[in-house]
Amino acid sequence: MQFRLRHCLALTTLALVAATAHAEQQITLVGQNDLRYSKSQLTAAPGERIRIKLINKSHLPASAMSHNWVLLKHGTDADAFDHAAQSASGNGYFPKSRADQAIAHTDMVAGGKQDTVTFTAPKKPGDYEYICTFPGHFRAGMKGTLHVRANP
Ligand SMILES: [Cu+2]
Repeated sequence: MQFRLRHCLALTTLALVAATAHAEQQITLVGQNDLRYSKSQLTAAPGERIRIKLINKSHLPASAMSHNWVLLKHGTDADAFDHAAQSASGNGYFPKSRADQAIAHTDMVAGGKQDTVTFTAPKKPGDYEYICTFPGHFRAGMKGTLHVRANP
């Protein structure tokens, strides 16, 4: 009897883990030499788990064509954030002093490499901007919007 109960609990746990994994939205973004993300519009439900995989398919050297993905909190001045990032080359162009203005971010990714970040979408519906903070990329248009919608 004891064994059966434990077995049953184990199965229930497995089912819950499977359900949780399924609830995660997986998104792949590609960056190349055109200073654009492969997707500039993303949609999520409030509080949804999201897994972003950023792949850099450039063949240029890391110092010439790296990319990251930084999702900014609502109301963040993207220009000011990007400006601060330019002084953070030692930290992959991610400004530690403004870390509280980012919801999530990947590492800076060199050509042929990738990085993944998992996070929870904001509970508050709205439009959240994401940018690449490698020098010059955001200003050239390497950005997009995550639309958080209650009924996507
Ligand atoms: Cu970039």
